[in-house]
Amino acid sequence: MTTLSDYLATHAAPNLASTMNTLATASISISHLLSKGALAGIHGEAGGQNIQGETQKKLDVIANDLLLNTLTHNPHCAGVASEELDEISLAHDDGTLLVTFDPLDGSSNIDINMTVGTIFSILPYHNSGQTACEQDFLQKGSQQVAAGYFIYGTSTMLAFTLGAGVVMFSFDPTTQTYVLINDDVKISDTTAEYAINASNYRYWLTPMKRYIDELVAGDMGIRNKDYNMRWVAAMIADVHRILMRGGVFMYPFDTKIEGKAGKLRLMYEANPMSFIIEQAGGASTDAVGRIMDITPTHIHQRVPVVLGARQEVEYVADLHKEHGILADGTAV
Ligand code: AFP
Repeated sequence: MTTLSDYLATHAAPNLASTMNTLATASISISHLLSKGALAGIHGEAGGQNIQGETQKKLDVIANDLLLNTLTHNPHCAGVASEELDEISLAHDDGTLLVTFDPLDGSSNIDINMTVGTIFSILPYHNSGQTACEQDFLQKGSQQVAAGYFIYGTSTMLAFTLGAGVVMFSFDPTTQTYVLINDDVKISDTTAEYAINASNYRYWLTPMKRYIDELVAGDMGIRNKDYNMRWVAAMIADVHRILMRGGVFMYPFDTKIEGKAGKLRLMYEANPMSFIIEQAGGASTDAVGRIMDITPTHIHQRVPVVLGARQEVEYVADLHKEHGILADGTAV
């Protein structure tokens, strides 16, 4: 039986191992609160909005504070950026790592007792000895040294990559430790399952409509094969399903809200999930280029996302190319 601490001691540098263990400690507190549910007084709204203009749930705020407090006490952490905070939070000038996180992904699921999770990304800090600033966080996803998620479902699990494949751990409530259950998670290049919020169909670009039309047509269309659709409204759960049994996940460019290039956040959701999916053998794109090659312009940037089974992801990108679509949704 390999525990998370054992694994990190042999697979990660001490600063990274320490930061990952700190994240795990915070996740265990969040998992405990979630398992108590309404009895812990965590349901309902917090009474505020985050920088994205989204109504914050009580647990969004609680999870954010737990992660922030534990991470800012870790001497290796130079700074933290959270989906729930307008600005970065400073930690230790001598730290060597920066952490970004979505403390509670899928927050609309909290009050209905469905799956939620915590997504994290760890970046190198290149100016150790100086006080970190937002610019230090604006690194491409390809610079991540680690990324992962804690999923609070029927059981609590952890999946992450340190850049050499994907590993998965399951939380053992008896010993209060994460235990390794899969040391080489891989996903298939092909699939018969997709995840998308199809109620946005009318706001999509032509190539995305064409792609979904093909899948919906199933064995009566050019694909000659039936597809199944699943949507949990928590990226973490949809990506976890893809890691477990394959699939393709999409939150594409849409024209629903002017000026918003898709719904998902590059640094808190898209980059960490792209790193995991690529390391498991899949692919990830904004439908035009590789997500992890995007240089962020600000920490709360949004991006269209298509990730999972390599063949499907490449096919979607090819359709966009055929239609001459650019990353900002305009035509060539
Ligand atoms: P919240 O964590 O703010 O609820 O958002 C979750 C999410 O960003 C992502 O995890 C889901 O895939 C997506 O939103 C769900 O969006 P819809 O509301 O369109 O279903």
